[in-house]
This record gives sequence, C-alpha cells and structure tokens, in this order.
Amino acid sequence: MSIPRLTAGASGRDVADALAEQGCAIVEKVVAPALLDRARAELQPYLDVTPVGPDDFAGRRTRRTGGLIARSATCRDIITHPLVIDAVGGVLGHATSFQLHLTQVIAIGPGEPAQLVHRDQWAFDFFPFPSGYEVQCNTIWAMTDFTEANGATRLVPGSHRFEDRREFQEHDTVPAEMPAGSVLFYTGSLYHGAGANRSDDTRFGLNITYAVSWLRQEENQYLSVPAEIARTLPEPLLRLMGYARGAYALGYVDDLRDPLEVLLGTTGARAGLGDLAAAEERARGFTPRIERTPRSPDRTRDSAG
Ligand SMILES: O=C(O)CCC(=O)C(=O)O
Ligand SMILES: [Fe+2]
Repeated sequence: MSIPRLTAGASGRDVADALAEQGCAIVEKVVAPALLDRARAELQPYLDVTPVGPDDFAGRRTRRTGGLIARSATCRDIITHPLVIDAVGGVLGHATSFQLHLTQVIAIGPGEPAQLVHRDQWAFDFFPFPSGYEVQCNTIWAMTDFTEANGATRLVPGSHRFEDRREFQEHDTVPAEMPAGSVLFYTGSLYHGAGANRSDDTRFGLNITYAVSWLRQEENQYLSVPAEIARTLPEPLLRLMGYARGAYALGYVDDLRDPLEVLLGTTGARAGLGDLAAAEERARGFTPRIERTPRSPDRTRDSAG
C-alpha cells in the first residue's frame, strides 16, 4: 500500500491516471517553496487571527483560514496552476464542468491528535455516489515539509473503491510525506485524514479542492470574495469560482442571464443557459463503474459492508 509519486514533469493525464488507479498521488516539488512562503506572508494577518477549530474533526489545535482568493494574489495562481487544472479536468471530465469547492490553509498545531479518517465527499450529505463516479478532486500543497511527525495527511491508497461509511485506524493509513512545494492529489472518495502533529512546529497545508459544478460549493465564493475584488479577477478564475453556469441551467441570474456578465456589468451577449444537447450527450457517454467493492486487507469492523 503506497502512494504513487510523480516528478514535477508529470502531466495532468499522468496524475489523473494515478488517481484512477490509487485515488491519490503526490507530485514532488511542483513549485518553489518560496512561492508558498509568499502566499503565507500575504495571508499572515489572517492566519494570526484565525481561531482554532470548534470540534474534534476541525481540530481544536488546528486553524483553518479561507477566503484565499480575496486575501492572497499568489494563491490565485496556485489555484489555477495548469498541472492541477489538467489533472482535475481528467478526473472530473465526465461532467459538463467543474468548479472550486474550497480554499483553505490548514495549520495543524503541535499536540493535535490525528483527524478521523473520512471521505471528503461525505460533505455532500453522505450521498452514496457510485464507485468509480468521482465528483471531487482535491489538492493539498505542502507549505512546510510534510512529515509523519508533523501531521502529514494520512491516506488509505486504493480506498476510493472501498465501500462507503468505513472506519479506519491510524495504522491502516500511510503518511503523505513530501517536501515543501509538492502537491498531494486525492479524490473525494479516498479515505484520508490529517495526521497527528507530534512535533514542536505547526504544519501548514494549502487545501484547494474542486468538484463537479452541479454540486453545492463548500466555501461560498460569492460571499468570501467581495464583488469589488471579484471584478478585478481574470475570467477563467471567475468561472472556476462559480461565475458560470454549471451543466445546462445551474446558476443563471433572473431572466436567464449569464452570471459572469451580471458580475462584470456587461450586458446580454451571452445566454445564461448552456447547450442542453451537449450536456445530454456527455451524460450518455459516461457509465459509472458500479463494481463489487474490494475488501481492504485489515478490516477493523465487521459491521461495514
Ligand atoms: O490537513 C490535512 O492534512 C487534511 C485535512 C482534511 O482531510 C480535512 O479537513 O478534510
Ligand atoms: Fe478531508
């Protein structure tokens, strides 16, 4: 059980293939650590005042700072990094489009115990998506080195095919150790959790997640990024944030107006609706793989499955 490791020259296709196989992949040293230091410096005033989490899952010694598009110009570039956009497109390409799900620095403080092992797609009200039908593709950039000791994310490689609602212990997982500047990819179906921080330093991870654009976003981009800032951003980023229709009709404004045009105050050139025939055609071409879910080697509960 190991996490596929790719080098910085990997393509989005390589990453998507590794994700299809194992549900996770690390691409090492994609950006210079200095870039992530710069993002952290831009965010420092917000990191300083972010409270610790309110419960065990969020982490009582963990600070989660969001709204990164509004707060850090460097984060905008990281969110739209071509490798990530290509990889996410490869994983979620069965849908008409995908969009940003959340942006969050996760700062795990010393003494934080390991987080409950979970699937991120449980956020969608625990809907049991069919095995092989991915709705979410996630990244965690190592802003500091990720080590087993400081709380590197822990994963169950291959578990994207396991049955839903499983429970795992720490010893069922492996740590996503990686040097700063590397990025961990994992699907919404992969079992994982933040590791325990047994070191004296805070572990900083930049969690940027993406989901098919017919699901509700976890972080509300329309309110997290004030409209006056949004109006200054490039169109591809705005579309990624959700200023675009999802599928045929999702997200239009009043009289079938295009959300991007409404934001920018341009008028009437684009309809707020998409191409229904194309959406239907795409859906017809995709058959989720609904297969017998493999048993993981060391099942810890006999109630599951
Ligand atoms: O910070 C991490 O390593 C992972 C956190 C996580 O999985 C979550 O909060 O959903
Ligand atoms: Fe998670």
